[in-house]
Amino acid sequence: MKFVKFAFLTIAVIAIVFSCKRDDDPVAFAELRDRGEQQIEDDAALVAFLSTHFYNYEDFDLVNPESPANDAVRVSFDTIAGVNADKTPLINQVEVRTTTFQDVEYKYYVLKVREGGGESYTSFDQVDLVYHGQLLDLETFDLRLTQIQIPLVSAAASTVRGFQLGLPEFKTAENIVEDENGFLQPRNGGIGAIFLPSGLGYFNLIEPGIPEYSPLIFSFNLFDVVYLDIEPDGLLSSMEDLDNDNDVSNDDTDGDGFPDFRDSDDDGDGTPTINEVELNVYTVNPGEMEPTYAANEIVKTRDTDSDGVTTISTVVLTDTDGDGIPDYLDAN
Ligand SMILES: [Ca+2]
Ligand SMILES: [Ca+2]
Ligand SMILES: [Ca+2]
Ligand SMILES: [Ca+2]
Repeated sequence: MKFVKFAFLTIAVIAIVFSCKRDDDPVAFAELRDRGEQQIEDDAALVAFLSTHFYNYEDFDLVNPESPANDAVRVSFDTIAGVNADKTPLINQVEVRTTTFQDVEYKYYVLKVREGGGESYTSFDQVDLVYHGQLLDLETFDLRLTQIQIPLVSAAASTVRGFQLGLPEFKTAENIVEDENGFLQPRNGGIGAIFLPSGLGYFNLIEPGIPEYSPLIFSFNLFDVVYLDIEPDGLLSSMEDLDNDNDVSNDDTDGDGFPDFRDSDDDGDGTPTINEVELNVYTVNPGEMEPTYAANEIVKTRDTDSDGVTTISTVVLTDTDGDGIPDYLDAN
Protein backbone atom coordinates (compact mmCIF):
# COMPACT_ATOMS: atom_id res chain seq x y z
CA MET A 1 0.00 0.00 0.00
CA LYS A 2 1.42 3.33 -1.04
CA PHE A 3 0.69 6.47 0.84
CA VAL A 4 1.12 10.11 0.11
CA LYS A 5 3.99 11.70 1.92
CA PHE A 6 3.95 15.28 2.98
CA ALA A 7 6.75 17.40 1.65
CA PHE A 8 8.05 18.18 5.11
CA LEU A 9 8.55 14.51 5.73
CA THR A 10 10.57 13.87 2.61
CA ILE A 11 13.77 15.71 3.23
CA ALA A 12 16.22 14.62 0.59
CA VAL A 13 19.61 14.32 2.19
CA ILE A 14 22.39 11.92 1.50
CA ALA A 15 22.65 9.74 4.54
CA ILE A 16 25.91 8.72 6.07
CA VAL A 17 25.01 5.06 5.63
CA PHE A 18 26.26 5.36 2.08
CA SER A 19 29.66 3.77 2.04
CA CYS A 20 30.54 4.62 -1.54
CA LYS A 21 31.44 8.18 -2.25
CA ARG A 22 31.41 10.38 -5.27
CA ASP A 23 34.71 10.68 -7.06
CA ASP A 24 35.27 14.23 -5.88
CA ASP A 25 34.78 13.44 -2.20
CA PRO A 26 37.92 12.91 -0.17
CA VAL A 27 38.10 9.34 1.09
CA ALA A 28 40.29 8.38 4.01
CA PHE A 29 41.23 4.82 4.86
CA ALA A 30 43.03 3.48 7.89
CA GLU A 31 45.72 0.83 7.53
CA LEU A 32 44.09 -2.39 6.35
CA ARG A 33 43.60 -5.11 8.95
CA ASP A 34 42.79 -8.77 8.47
CA ARG A 35 39.01 -9.16 8.20
CA GLY A 36 38.85 -12.44 10.10
CA GLU A 37 40.88 -11.14 13.05
CA GLN A 38 38.90 -7.90 13.15
CA GLN A 39 35.66 -9.85 13.21
CA ILE A 40 36.73 -11.78 16.33
CA GLU A 41 37.50 -8.49 18.07
CA ASP A 42 34.27 -6.82 16.91
CA ASP A 43 32.04 -9.70 17.92
CA ALA A 44 33.54 -9.71 21.42
CA ALA A 45 32.82 -5.97 21.64
CA LEU A 46 29.25 -6.45 20.39
CA VAL A 47 28.55 -9.27 22.86
CA ALA A 48 29.98 -7.15 25.69
CA PHE A 49 27.74 -4.25 24.68
CA LEU A 50 24.63 -6.41 24.38
CA SER A 51 25.34 -8.00 27.77
CA THR A 52 25.72 -4.69 29.60
CA HIS A 53 23.01 -2.61 27.94
CA PHE A 54 19.24 -2.64 27.67
CA TYR A 55 16.73 -0.93 25.45
CA ASN A 56 13.63 1.03 26.47
CA TYR A 57 11.37 -2.03 26.24
CA GLU A 58 9.19 -0.61 29.02
CA ASP A 59 8.20 2.24 26.67
CA PHE A 60 6.65 -0.25 24.23
CA ASP A 61 3.48 -2.26 24.49
CA LEU A 62 5.08 -5.63 23.81
CA VAL A 63 1.90 -7.54 24.66
CA ASN A 64 0.30 -5.90 21.62
CA PRO A 65 3.23 -4.95 19.39
CA GLU A 66 0.88 -3.72 16.66
CA SER A 67 -0.69 -1.19 19.05
CA PRO A 68 -0.82 2.40 17.73
CA ALA A 69 0.79 3.35 21.07
CA ASN A 70 4.07 1.95 19.66
CA ASP A 71 3.98 3.79 16.34
CA ALA A 72 5.90 6.89 17.39
CA VAL A 73 8.13 5.32 20.06
CA ARG A 74 11.83 5.19 19.14
CA VAL A 75 14.27 2.58 20.40
CA SER A 76 16.94 3.88 22.78
CA PHE A 77 19.68 2.25 24.84
CA ASP A 78 21.25 2.66 28.27
CA THR A 79 23.72 0.92 30.54
CA ILE A 80 22.57 -1.70 33.02
CA ALA A 81 23.68 -0.06 36.26
CA GLY A 82 22.39 1.83 39.31
CA VAL A 83 18.61 2.24 39.15
CA ASN A 84 18.67 0.21 35.94
CA ALA A 85 20.62 -2.69 37.45
CA ASP A 86 17.65 -5.04 37.13
CA LYS A 87 16.95 -4.44 33.44
CA THR A 88 16.99 -7.30 30.94
CA PRO A 89 20.14 -7.19 28.80
CA LEU A 90 19.83 -6.92 25.03
CA ILE A 91 21.75 -10.16 24.61
CA ASN A 92 18.61 -11.99 25.84
CA GLN A 93 16.40 -10.22 23.30
CA VAL A 94 18.36 -10.03 20.05
CA GLU A 95 18.50 -12.65 17.31
CA VAL A 96 21.86 -13.73 15.89
CA ARG A 97 22.43 -13.74 12.14
CA THR A 98 25.37 -15.03 10.14
CA THR A 99 26.49 -14.08 6.66
CA THR A 100 29.56 -14.50 4.50
CA PHE A 101 30.97 -11.26 3.16
CA GLN A 102 34.34 -10.82 1.45
CA ASP A 103 35.15 -14.45 2.33
CA VAL A 104 34.68 -13.93 6.06
CA GLU A 105 31.92 -15.43 8.20
CA TYR A 106 30.21 -12.58 10.03
CA LYS A 107 27.77 -12.42 12.92
CA TYR A 108 25.38 -9.56 13.44
CA TYR A 109 22.46 -9.05 15.78
CA VAL A 110 18.86 -8.00 15.16
CA LEU A 111 16.45 -6.60 17.73
CA LYS A 112 12.87 -7.00 16.52
CA VAL A 113 10.57 -4.86 18.59
CA ARG A 114 7.94 -5.11 15.86
CA GLU A 115 8.25 -6.67 12.43
CA GLY A 116 5.73 -4.31 10.82
CA GLY A 117 2.47 -5.04 9.06
CA GLY A 118 3.12 -3.61 5.61
CA GLU A 119 5.17 -4.64 2.63
CA SER A 120 8.29 -6.74 2.35
CA TYR A 121 11.20 -5.65 0.20
CA THR A 122 14.70 -6.73 -0.72
CA SER A 123 18.25 -5.53 -0.11
CA PHE A 124 18.02 -3.64 -3.42
CA ASP A 125 15.03 -1.40 -2.75
CA GLN A 126 14.61 2.05 -1.25
CA VAL A 127 13.44 2.33 2.33
CA ASP A 128 11.70 5.28 3.93
CA LEU A 129 12.45 5.52 7.63
CA VAL A 130 13.72 7.47 10.62
CA TYR A 131 16.88 6.15 12.22
CA HIS A 132 19.61 6.68 14.77
CA GLY A 133 23.21 5.59 14.19
CA GLN A 134 25.40 5.08 17.25
CA LEU A 135 28.75 3.66 18.23
CA LEU A 136 29.08 1.14 21.05
CA ASP A 137 29.81 3.98 23.52
CA LEU A 138 26.37 5.30 22.46
CA GLU A 139 27.88 8.34 20.77
CA THR A 140 25.62 9.42 17.91
CA PHE A 141 27.15 9.55 14.44
CA ASP A 142 23.90 10.04 12.56
CA LEU A 143 20.35 10.92 13.51
CA ARG A 144 17.33 11.27 11.19
CA LEU A 145 14.23 12.36 13.05
CA THR A 146 12.23 13.07 9.91
CA GLN A 147 11.58 10.49 7.25
CA ILE A 148 14.42 9.91 4.85
CA GLN A 149 14.46 7.76 1.74
CA ILE A 150 17.53 5.59 1.37
CA PRO A 151 18.23 3.32 -1.59
CA LEU A 152 19.90 0.25 -0.09
CA VAL A 153 21.72 -0.22 -3.41
CA SER A 154 21.77 2.36 -6.20
CA ALA A 155 23.95 3.00 -9.23
CA ALA A 156 26.15 5.55 -7.49
CA ALA A 157 26.17 4.44 -3.88
CA SER A 158 25.20 1.65 -1.57
CA THR A 159 24.50 1.39 2.13
CA VAL A 160 26.83 -0.67 4.26
CA ARG A 161 26.32 -4.41 3.86
CA GLY A 162 24.86 -4.89 7.33
CA PHE A 163 22.22 -2.27 6.61
CA GLN A 164 21.29 -4.02 3.34
CA LEU A 165 20.95 -7.32 5.18
CA GLY A 166 19.26 -6.14 8.37
CA LEU A 167 16.61 -3.75 7.11
CA PRO A 168 14.64 -6.19 4.93
CA GLU A 169 13.83 -8.22 8.05
CA PHE A 170 11.36 -5.45 8.83
CA LYS A 171 8.25 -4.46 6.91
CA THR A 172 6.82 -1.09 6.03
CA ALA A 173 3.85 0.56 7.70
CA GLU A 174 0.53 -1.12 7.08
CA ASN A 175 -1.31 2.12 6.37
CA ILE A 176 -1.39 5.74 7.36
CA VAL A 177 -3.80 7.49 9.66
CA GLU A 178 -4.46 11.02 10.78
CA ASP A 179 -3.46 11.67 14.38
CA GLU A 180 -5.17 13.97 16.90
CA ASN A 181 -3.11 16.91 15.62
CA GLY A 182 -4.13 16.33 12.02
CA PHE A 183 -0.76 14.88 10.98
CA LEU A 184 -0.56 11.71 8.98
CA GLN A 185 1.15 8.96 10.93
CA PRO A 186 2.38 5.62 9.61
CA ARG A 187 0.61 2.72 11.34
CA ASN A 188 2.26 -0.51 12.39
CA GLY A 189 5.61 -0.16 10.64
CA GLY A 190 8.70 -2.15 11.55
CA ILE A 191 10.59 -1.06 14.68
CA GLY A 192 13.95 -2.39 15.77
CA ALA A 193 17.71 -2.19 15.70
CA ILE A 194 20.70 -3.92 14.14
CA PHE A 195 24.13 -4.33 15.71
CA LEU A 196 26.90 -4.66 13.15
CA PRO A 197 30.58 -5.59 13.24
CA SER A 198 32.82 -3.14 11.40
CA GLY A 199 33.24 -5.66 8.58
CA LEU A 200 29.57 -5.19 7.70
CA GLY A 201 29.94 -1.45 8.32
CA TYR A 202 32.68 0.90 7.16
CA PHE A 203 35.64 -1.34 8.16
CA ASN A 204 38.79 0.71 7.48
CA LEU A 205 36.96 3.64 5.89
CA ILE A 206 37.07 6.74 8.07
CA GLU A 207 33.73 8.56 8.14
CA PRO A 208 32.81 11.72 10.06
CA GLY A 209 32.14 10.67 13.65
CA ILE A 210 33.01 7.05 12.93
CA PRO A 211 36.55 5.93 13.77
CA GLU A 212 37.98 3.12 11.64
CA TYR A 213 36.94 -0.41 12.64
CA SER A 214 33.84 0.71 14.56
CA PRO A 215 30.98 -1.68 15.20
CA LEU A 216 27.72 0.16 14.47
CA ILE A 217 24.24 0.34 15.94
CA PHE A 218 21.28 1.45 13.86
CA SER A 219 17.84 1.76 15.44
CA PHE A 220 14.89 2.68 13.23
CA ASN A 221 11.18 2.96 12.55
CA LEU A 222 10.21 1.84 9.03
CA PHE A 223 7.57 3.65 7.00
CA ASP A 224 7.55 2.88 3.31
CA VAL A 225 9.40 1.32 0.41
CA VAL A 226 10.01 2.07 -3.25
CA TYR A 227 10.85 -0.95 -5.39
CA LEU A 228 13.82 0.24 -7.37
CA ASP A 229 14.52 -0.16 -11.06
CA ILE A 230 17.73 1.83 -11.27
CA GLU A 231 18.48 2.13 -15.02
CA PRO A 232 15.39 1.86 -15.52
CA ASP A 233 14.97 -1.10 -17.87
CA GLY A 234 11.61 -2.51 -16.79
CA LEU A 235 13.13 -5.05 -14.40
CA LEU A 236 13.30 -4.33 -10.68
CA SER A 237 16.82 -4.49 -9.29
CA SER A 238 15.68 -7.43 -7.18
CA MET A 239 15.02 -9.35 -10.44
CA GLU A 240 18.57 -8.76 -11.61
CA ASP A 241 20.28 -10.90 -8.96
CA LEU A 242 20.42 -13.80 -11.41
CA ASP A 243 22.49 -16.12 -9.21
CA ASN A 244 20.28 -15.43 -6.18
CA ASP A 245 23.16 -14.71 -3.81
CA ASN A 246 21.58 -11.48 -2.53
CA ASP A 247 24.20 -9.39 -4.34
CA VAL A 248 23.38 -7.56 -7.59
CA SER A 249 26.93 -6.31 -8.12
CA ASN A 250 28.20 -9.69 -9.36
CA ASP A 251 25.61 -10.36 -12.08
CA ASP A 252 26.98 -9.02 -15.35
CA THR A 253 25.50 -11.04 -18.21
CA ASP A 254 27.47 -9.42 -21.05
CA GLY A 255 30.63 -8.97 -19.00
CA ASP A 256 31.01 -5.30 -19.89
CA GLY A 257 31.76 -4.26 -16.31
CA PHE A 258 28.26 -2.89 -15.69
CA PRO A 259 26.19 -5.28 -13.59
CA ASP A 260 22.74 -6.02 -15.00
CA PHE A 261 20.93 -3.85 -12.41
CA ARG A 262 22.53 -0.76 -13.93
CA ASP A 263 23.06 -1.96 -17.50
CA SER A 264 20.32 -0.85 -19.91
CA ASP A 265 21.32 -3.63 -22.35
CA ASP A 266 21.88 -6.70 -20.20
CA ASP A 267 22.94 -9.11 -22.95
CA GLY A 268 24.88 -6.47 -24.91
CA ASP A 269 23.16 -7.28 -28.21
CA GLY A 270 22.50 -3.63 -29.02
CA THR A 271 18.78 -3.79 -28.24
CA PRO A 272 17.92 -2.16 -24.91
CA THR A 273 16.49 -4.54 -22.31
CA ILE A 274 13.31 -2.48 -22.08
CA ASN A 275 12.62 -3.32 -25.76
CA GLU A 276 13.17 -7.03 -25.14
CA VAL A 277 10.56 -7.42 -22.41
CA GLU A 278 6.85 -6.62 -22.32
CA LEU A 279 5.51 -4.31 -19.62
CA ASN A 280 1.88 -4.43 -18.51
CA VAL A 281 -0.22 -2.42 -16.09
CA TYR A 282 -3.57 -3.78 -14.92
CA THR A 283 -6.28 -1.90 -13.05
CA VAL A 284 -8.52 -4.10 -10.93
CA ASN A 285 -11.66 -2.53 -9.46
CA PRO A 286 -13.18 -3.84 -6.24
CA GLY A 287 -15.00 -7.10 -6.92
CA GLU A 288 -13.27 -7.67 -10.25
CA MET A 289 -11.24 -10.74 -11.09
CA GLU A 290 -7.45 -10.54 -11.07
CA PRO A 291 -5.92 -10.80 -14.55
CA THR A 292 -4.63 -14.15 -15.76
CA TYR A 293 -0.89 -13.91 -16.15
CA ALA A 294 1.33 -15.45 -18.80
CA ALA A 295 3.69 -18.20 -17.61
CA ASN A 296 6.70 -15.91 -17.81
CA GLU A 297 4.92 -12.82 -16.51
CA ILE A 298 6.15 -11.51 -13.17
CA VAL A 299 4.26 -9.15 -10.88
CA LYS A 300 6.51 -6.23 -9.95
CA THR A 301 4.28 -4.03 -7.83
CA ARG A 302 0.74 -4.06 -6.54
CA ASP A 303 -0.82 -0.94 -5.05
CA THR A 304 -4.32 -0.61 -3.67
CA ASP A 305 -5.67 2.91 -3.23
CA SER A 306 -8.22 4.13 -0.69
CA ASP A 307 -11.09 3.31 -3.08
CA GLY A 308 -9.96 -0.31 -3.23
CA VAL A 309 -8.71 0.00 -6.82
CA THR A 310 -5.61 -2.13 -7.31
CA THR A 311 -2.94 -1.29 -9.85
CA ILE A 312 -0.71 -4.20 -10.81
CA SER A 313 2.46 -3.71 -12.78
CA THR A 314 4.09 -6.72 -14.44
CA VAL A 315 6.88 -7.63 -16.81
CA VAL A 316 6.73 -10.49 -19.33
CA LEU A 317 10.11 -12.10 -19.96
CA THR A 318 9.48 -12.98 -23.58
CA ASP A 319 11.46 -15.85 -25.12
CA THR A 320 10.95 -15.57 -28.88
CA ASP A 321 13.11 -18.51 -29.98
CA GLY A 322 11.86 -20.71 -27.10
CA ASP A 323 15.33 -21.78 -25.97
CA GLY A 324 14.57 -21.07 -22.29
CA ILE A 325 16.70 -17.94 -22.21
CA PRO A 326 14.57 -14.79 -22.14
CA ASP A 327 15.19 -12.36 -24.98
CA TYR A 328 16.79 -9.73 -22.76
CA LEU A 329 19.49 -12.20 -21.70
CA ASP A 330 19.78 -13.91 -25.09
CA ALA A 331 22.36 -12.20 -27.30
CA ASN A 332 21.78 -14.73 -30.11
CA1 LIG B 1 16.50 -2.70 -13.61
CA1 LIG C 1 24.18 -11.99 -7.57
CA1 LIG D 1 26.64 -5.74 -18.21
CA1 LIG E 1 19.63 -6.57 -25.21
